Amino acid sequence: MRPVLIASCLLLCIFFTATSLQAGGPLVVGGPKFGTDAQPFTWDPGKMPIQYRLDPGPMAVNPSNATVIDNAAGLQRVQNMFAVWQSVPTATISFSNAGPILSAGAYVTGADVATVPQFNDLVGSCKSGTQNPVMFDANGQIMSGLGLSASVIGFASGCALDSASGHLTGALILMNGKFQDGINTSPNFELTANEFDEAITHEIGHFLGLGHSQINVDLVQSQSSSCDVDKLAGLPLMFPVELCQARKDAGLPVLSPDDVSWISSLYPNPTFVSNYGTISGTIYFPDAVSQVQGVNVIARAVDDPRTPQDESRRIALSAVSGYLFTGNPGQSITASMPEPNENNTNGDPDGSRNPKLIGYYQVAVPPGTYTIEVEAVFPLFVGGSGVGPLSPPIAIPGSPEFWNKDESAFDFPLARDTITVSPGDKLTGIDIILNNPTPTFDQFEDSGALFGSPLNFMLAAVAEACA
Ligand SMILES: [Ca+2]
Ligand SMILES: [Ca+2]
Ligand SMILES: [Ca+2]
Ligand SMILES: [Ca+2]
Ligand SMILES: [Zn+2]
Repeated sequence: MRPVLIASCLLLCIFFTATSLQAGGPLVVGGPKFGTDAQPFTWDPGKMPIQYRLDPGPMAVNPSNATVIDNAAGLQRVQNMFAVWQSVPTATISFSNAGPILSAGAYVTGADVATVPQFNDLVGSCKSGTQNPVMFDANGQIMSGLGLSASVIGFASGCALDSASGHLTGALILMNGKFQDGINTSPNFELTANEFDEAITHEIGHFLGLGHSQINVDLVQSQSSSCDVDKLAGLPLMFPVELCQARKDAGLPVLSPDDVSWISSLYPNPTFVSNYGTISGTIYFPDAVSQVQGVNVIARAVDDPRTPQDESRRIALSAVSGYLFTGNPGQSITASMPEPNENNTNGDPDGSRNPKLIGYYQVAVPPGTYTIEVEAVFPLFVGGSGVGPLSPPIAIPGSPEFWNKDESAFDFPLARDTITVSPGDKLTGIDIILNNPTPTFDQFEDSGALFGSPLNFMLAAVAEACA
């Protein structure tokens, strides 16, 4: 039996106080007084390697407290998980094991991290920037003590950031060894080693400042543990929930093209620009003026008919519109309440207030030929499983559609043109105007709402012809 949920980012909401989460690319984006406006928070590339410290206890024990995965094997696996991100050739990231976790409060160095008080004191030392603890909750007692669901495989949490420089400065990881204890009787779930390691590698993506991505979302409905390999290849490791067989077991690299692109965008090394081009644009409401924040934009490679693989499912890269803009701009009308918690005049500190970015997206893609499409973020992706700046996500104000050269609010959703990208290209203005029976962004707006769309006239004409 395998659970679906990775409740990965939930503690970020606690530790990065007054900071909501951005995702669909970066996890935290700078605002006017927070880091650098419209720039994702990352670890300082000038201060690599990122030093982590490891729990000296076992990775997994069974209910009779017998060790199932010892510390040495756990250390090896953790190093391999960090190496997945470190080995992205177009990114500058490195990690080093600085040794065992240092003492903090109830926790004494050398001991197995196994209790909530120890965990809480280590969170404190992470928040103060002393260390980045990587902890094995060998029997799941810390997870359950924190009140987390038995379906949480592990989580990463940011603990500290430098709001002047825009850098992440502290993070931690906790892994639930109960998924590796050899017992598979609900509510004690079990994963294969590859599935477990991929879930924790996802958490390391958050540790590095990555949010969630949505591609091949139809796999959510299939609920299969043996997914179509083309779709699995394009499914981001940073998808909000863990689905399908382990990527490794399907012969796939642990990172999808979307993961590799985003980590390289956040931590580019000099080879990034010669291996990628960018596609950018703005998503508009049917009025073609107002920008739409919070819809998912996907660039898909055009299938190569000479190969048996479906490249359109495999090579796909995404961004959420308005991902650099705040999800909560605040407002001054009803915000100044007597209750301090109700005062939301200025909104969240994170995310830009540049109005040009409300509906803006940008994706970095390997050289090739692509279509661009827009869709809603899956409605159940909220909170710690959120994708993009809005939680809950909005329904798409229109229908899902492809970009075509003559974008309008009245084009056919499946009409599409292709875009060919060479290394270093920066293709801009790939804008999509959503289609909607009501041509303005708000049904209560007056201008234009009385005019039917050409499509409606056409349908009316067809209906008359058939009558
Ligand atoms: Ca432990
Ligand atoms: Ca188990
Ligand atoms: Ca093909
Ligand atoms: Ca359109
Ligand atoms: Zn996650």
